[in-house]
Amino acid sequence: MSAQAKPIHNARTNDLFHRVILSSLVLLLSCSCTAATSDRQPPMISKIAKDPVTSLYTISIKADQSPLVVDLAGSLVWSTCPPSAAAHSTVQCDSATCAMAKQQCPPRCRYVDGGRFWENRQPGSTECACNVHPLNPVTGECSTGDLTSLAMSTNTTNGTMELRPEESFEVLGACAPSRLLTSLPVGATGVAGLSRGPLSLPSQLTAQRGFGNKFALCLPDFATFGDTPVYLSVPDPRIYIDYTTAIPYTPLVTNPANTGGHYIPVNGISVSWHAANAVAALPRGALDIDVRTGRGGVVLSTTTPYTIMRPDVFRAFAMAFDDAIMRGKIPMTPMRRVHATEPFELCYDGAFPMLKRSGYDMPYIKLELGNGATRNWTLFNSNYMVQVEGAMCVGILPMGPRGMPVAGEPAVVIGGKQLEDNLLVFDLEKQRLGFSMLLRYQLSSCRSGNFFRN
Ligand SMILES: *[C@@H]1O[C@H](CO)[C@@H](O)[C@H](O)[C@H]1NC(C)=O
Ligand SMILES: *[C@@H]1O[C@H](CO)[C@@H](O)[C@H](O)[C@H]1NC(C)=O
Ligand SMILES: CC(=O)N[C@H]1CO[C@H](CO)[C@@H](O)[C@@H]1O
Repeated sequence: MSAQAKPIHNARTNDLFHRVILSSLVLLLSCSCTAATSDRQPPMISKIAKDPVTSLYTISIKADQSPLVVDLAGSLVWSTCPPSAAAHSTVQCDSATCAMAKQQCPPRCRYVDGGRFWENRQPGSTECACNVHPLNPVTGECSTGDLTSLAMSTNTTNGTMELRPEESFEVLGACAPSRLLTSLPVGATGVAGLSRGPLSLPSQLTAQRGFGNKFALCLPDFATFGDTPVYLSVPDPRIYIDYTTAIPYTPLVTNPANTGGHYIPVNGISVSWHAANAVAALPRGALDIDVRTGRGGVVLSTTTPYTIMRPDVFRAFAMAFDDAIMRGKIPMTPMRRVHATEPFELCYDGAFPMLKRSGYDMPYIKLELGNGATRNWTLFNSNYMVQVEGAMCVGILPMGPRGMPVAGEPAVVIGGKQLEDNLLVFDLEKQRLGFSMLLRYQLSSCRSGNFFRN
């Protein structure tokens, strides 16, 4: 799937190359005639918060200041709005926009409104309003609602991550009944989808503002939209560096059955501690995407608090983790597996030595990346370990009967605990993801962003 033809320099490809350049020039010229896309508007920055009850992240980007849940795998923006069709704007059902929105229909979901949506419509009315299917990523429920225009507002930034005045804008989003808010944080009025789909929040902002197809998350504190540096402090808190240029990148992988998903090419998982290294004995091809069905693959989600693994993958990972603990522990020190505390499976008692700068001395979990990633993704201490009464538990769980936060049947969903305290740069122009790994370990943090000084 990833095998790309190497460029062959001969007259024919040169000729083709010229034609491609020419046609893209023509495209550029025709675009610049339609004023809106010609100027590059300043990038935007929004604050994120973590809800202590649900562990979900919310973003303050709506004009009315009510929070929306951040759903990295979500294809739409949706919010509760007045149910009467007269009280909100609608989109023509035969428009190209509507056709695009219809393609974002969740493949399977349980409808909460059972058709009640239609009660507000005049019987026999000829009105043609585009309706779509907003999805609650936590309960797996969806509803039917008009596509409408939602009023938003957020700060812009001038490239040094200083906050600039707020700007108001509108995005297309779905109206949802308040019943769809079940299990979301108190006060939240909907969901902001950040998928690679055309109607996600970043895709719409990119199209409106021409500021580059890029966004960044630094959970649980902020998000940026557009091509902007992200300055975070290095150990000396007076010195800031642009982390987007300092971090490793991995290509993003496209799942043909879930093109909106942010998948990364993980080939293997290993655990190391001191001199011990244990490779998870995964079944052959366990992490691959089946391009025919879309099953498998490793995908990112902000709506599962912990990484979840398909049971066969989890079993192999757990055995490797346990092996690394037993072989890697300092000789003669007590270290034993203890009864797990819900919802965890792998818990240990005993002395994990304290490290001077970043927490405990614990095994490193390495996600081995392929396809030309510049580094492997290593998880360490607070990016996976959770302290509970009397034990330390690994915040990585087998997939259970509860809903799947991402469409399809991925092999691994990397969740909030593993994404927090990391700068993640979604560079969709270059189809790649920048990942800083644990910022605390580098004596930096998402909170060190210089606009938090205000
Ligand atoms: C951005 O704004 C800050 C504060 O207003 C200013 O000090 C800085 O020079 C500006 N940077 C650029 C690149 O315009
Ligand atoms: C990732 O880890 C594997 C196995 O240890 C190694 O062969 C590979 O070179 C590493 N990749 C990078 C980019 O460091
Ligand atoms: C929505 C938002 O985050 N607005 C902020 C913009 O920046 C000013 C400070 O310059 C804050 O006070 C606002 O809260």
